[in-house]
Amino acid sequence: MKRNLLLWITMVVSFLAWAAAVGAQCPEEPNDHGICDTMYLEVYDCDRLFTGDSRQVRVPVRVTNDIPDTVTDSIAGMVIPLCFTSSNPGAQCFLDPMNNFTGLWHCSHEICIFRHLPSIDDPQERNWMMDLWEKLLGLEWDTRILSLSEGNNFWLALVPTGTQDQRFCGGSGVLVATMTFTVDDTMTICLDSCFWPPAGRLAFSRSDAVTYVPRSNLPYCFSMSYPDTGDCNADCVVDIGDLVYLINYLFRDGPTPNPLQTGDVNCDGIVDLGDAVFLIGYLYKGANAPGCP
Ligand SMILES: [Ca+2]
Ligand SMILES: [Ca+2]
Ligand SMILES: [Ca+2]
Repeated sequence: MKRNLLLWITMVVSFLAWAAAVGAQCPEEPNDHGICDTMYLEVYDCDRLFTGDSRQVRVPVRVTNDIPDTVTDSIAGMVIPLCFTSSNPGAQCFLDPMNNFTGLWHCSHEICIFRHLPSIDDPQERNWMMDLWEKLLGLEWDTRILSLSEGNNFWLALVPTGTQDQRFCGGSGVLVATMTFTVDDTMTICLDSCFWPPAGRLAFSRSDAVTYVPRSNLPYCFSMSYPDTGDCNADCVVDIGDLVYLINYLFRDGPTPNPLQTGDVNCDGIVDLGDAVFLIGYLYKGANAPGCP
């Protein structure tokens, strides 16, 4: 009898251990069931090219969430506190309220953090918050708190408090928000998670009110730099489009390469026909690639 009981207990304990291992695939966060939920930042390569006197660079905030249990594992709230540093403190780099509205009625413009985001890969990447708004069903997470008032700190809190608000059921790399920095020189910008008063931290909340810390790709750094020599139209590739752009500039009053030095393909200090010839040599005759030492 005793032996049977011992066997039974052993089997139950083994089963519980197996169930726990299956349910928790995110070892550092037991409250995050299934695979590790993730928040990550990502700047498109071409978006970080500095091509003007003053410009905006967009930093999409993405969330990956799985839902092994649709009741407990849908996300009922997100708190995203970030701070940033710049390698060029003498130059402007900030998140201005004018380009980071949370009001969804502004989101058809480039000034909203919840907007569809045109990119090279996808002419109009869908924003999850904006999609909810466009359904006109009130499913837009009524509580949206954005603070930009703490200098180099930024925090965003999202909670579905409206009667029709639905939970974030997730997907892979879903676009949730887009921070827009105003930058006026080349520099490296680094973002990291940080505390905000009184004691907030990067956290997601499950539908059963249990909070957990998602994985993230923080700290995340990117460089604002000039386009490569030869990339006259600043689209991140050197191809026939640049040759056309350069010829238009030289002979048809087309727009100036921005910055001008991207048009100095042969690196002799001036932008002229010699650069178009150099570009033709590279594109069609296997000659050297543009690139000044
Ligand atoms: Ca998960
Ligand atoms: Ca180009
Ligand atoms: Ca030249």
